[in-house]
This record gives sequence, C-alpha cells and structure tokens, in this order.
Amino acid sequence: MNLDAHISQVAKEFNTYAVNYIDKCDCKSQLWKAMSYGVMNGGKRIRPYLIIELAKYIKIKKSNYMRLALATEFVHAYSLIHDDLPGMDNDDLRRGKPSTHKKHGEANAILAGNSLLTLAFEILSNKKTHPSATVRIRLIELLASLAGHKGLAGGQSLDLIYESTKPSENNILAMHRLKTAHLFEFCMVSTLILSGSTNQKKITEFRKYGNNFGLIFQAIDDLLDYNTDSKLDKKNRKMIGNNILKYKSLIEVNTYCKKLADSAIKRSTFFSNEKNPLQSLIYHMINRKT
Ligand code: GRG
Repeated sequence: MNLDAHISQVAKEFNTYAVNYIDKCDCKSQLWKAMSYGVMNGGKRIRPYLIIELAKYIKIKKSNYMRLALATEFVHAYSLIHDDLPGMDNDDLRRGKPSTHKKHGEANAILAGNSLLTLAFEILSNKKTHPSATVRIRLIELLASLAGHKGLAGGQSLDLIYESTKPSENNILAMHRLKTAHLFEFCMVSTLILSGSTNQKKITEFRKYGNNFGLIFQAIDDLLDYNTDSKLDKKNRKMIGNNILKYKSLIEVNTYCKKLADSAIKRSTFFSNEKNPLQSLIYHMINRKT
C-alpha cells in the first residue's frame, strides 16, 4: 500500500474512534454539537497519523495512544476553529464546508474551541491514558508549554502582527515554528513520554523531528496555497500573508524542506533505521498534494 492510501486508512480508523468517543458522551448541547462539527468536519488527521505510527513502532498500548491522538487532534481542531473566527483569519469556509462559526455562530465557535482545548487536558489527565501520574503530568506540562503563549497561540499572535508589519524571512520561519511546528513536536515527544522513556538524547531527536516535520508541513502548505492561487495578489504576482514564498523561490523551498528532513534523519540512530516508518514519511511530506 502506498503512503497516501495508508494515511487515509489510518485516518478512517481514527475517525471511527473519534465518533465513538463523541457518541459515548451522549451530549445534546449546542456547544457539544459545535465541538463535534469542528472535529468531524473533514481533516487529513496527519497529527494522529504521526502518533499512531510512532506508537505502533515503539510498541505502546493502543488504548493509550489512541487517547493521545484524540487529545492532540482536539487541540488542532480548536486552533482551526479559532483561526477561522472574524477576529482572526475571518474564513467562511474550512475544508470546503462552512467554518464552525458560520454553522454554529461566533459565540458557540469560541466556546467550542475553548472546550476542545480543555477536553484535551481532561483526556491526558485521565488514568485511561496512562496509569502513571508522572507520565500524565509530563504530557500535560508539555502540551501546556507548546500550545500557549510560547507555542501555537504565540505563533498566531505573531501571524496577526505580521499582517500589518514587514516581517523578515527569519521572523516568518520563527512564527511557523510556533504556530505549526510546535504541535508536531508535541506529537513526537508526547508519544515518547507515553512509552515511559526519559532518555534525553531521544527526547532531543524526537523534538527535532517534530519541529522539522512541522516546518516542512507549513512550507508545503504555503506552496499549495500558491498553486491554488488563493493567497496570490494576481496584479503583482506576490503572495499575500506571511507565506514563505515571499522570500523563497519554489526551488529554494524544495531545498529547504529536503535539508530539514535530512537533518532530522541523518544524525539520529532512531530515525535513520530503515525500518522506522517515520523516515520515509518526512520525505513524503515534501511531495504532498493535499
Ligand atoms: C490558537 C487561535 C490559535 C491558533 C493557533 C494552528 C494555528 C495557530 C492556526 C491554524 C491556521 C493555520 C493554517 C495554521 C498552520 C498549520 C496548518 C498548516 C494547519 C492546517 O493543518 P492540516 O492541513 O489541516 O493538517 P486538516 O484540515 O487536514 O486538519
């Protein structure tokens, strides 16, 4: 099976798990409906894919890693719901469908985002995720540090500031690290934590893989935007927004991504192992089409 087909298959399995979780709640509130809509409204499930494949490779229990994957996707869904709000990117559509605030109203969308974020912490703090309180606290601490003002939210804030200023290329890359790469870093390091490991060398390698994966993911996202012309100022043929193509040519983006992938893989004994499924995955991301 090729990698794209495998990613889709794992996404289907993840969706079944997510729907079961959502249905089990037996919640009928407007807010829960908005939360489920934000989560189940399409999505490639690439973050769950990373967690699931890594967890299988390092032999973590399924009942544990699926909860970690779910919590992480809830944080991702929160960030997209909030990103679409009128006070942020003001997008009416997400994945070709009405964004959560368009479907459920702005107030519900704000609350749905907040509640998905707190639900992620609730999942991580539950014994079903891991019997050891130390492991659970390490997971919670990591998510708190990577999602907040020094992570996703901080990156989003810079993104908004840079809309009215002139960010340098380094400013843009640093912002991409915060708003996109930190959640990928969480996927990697949290899965390692879930295995009970405290090996600092491995933590550093996993952190780097997650970060570089995230930077590649964002650069290709920018490229896909360019190819669909959605962020192109057609008169000046320039990118609108904090897109990497403001500073790099198409070929430079490719070289930049290849370097990021090489540097995550080549100096790591763990990732340079041919049997490691995450090795081909990071290179595959450079050629992704969606
Ligand atoms: C805390 C409000 C707030 C925002 C955090 C993540 C984020 C910052 C904003 C989301 C907007 C955005 C385009 C971020 C870049 C990350 C990215 C490429 C998101 C899209 O991820 P995909 O392609 O989405 O995995 P799907 O639709 O597949 O789930």
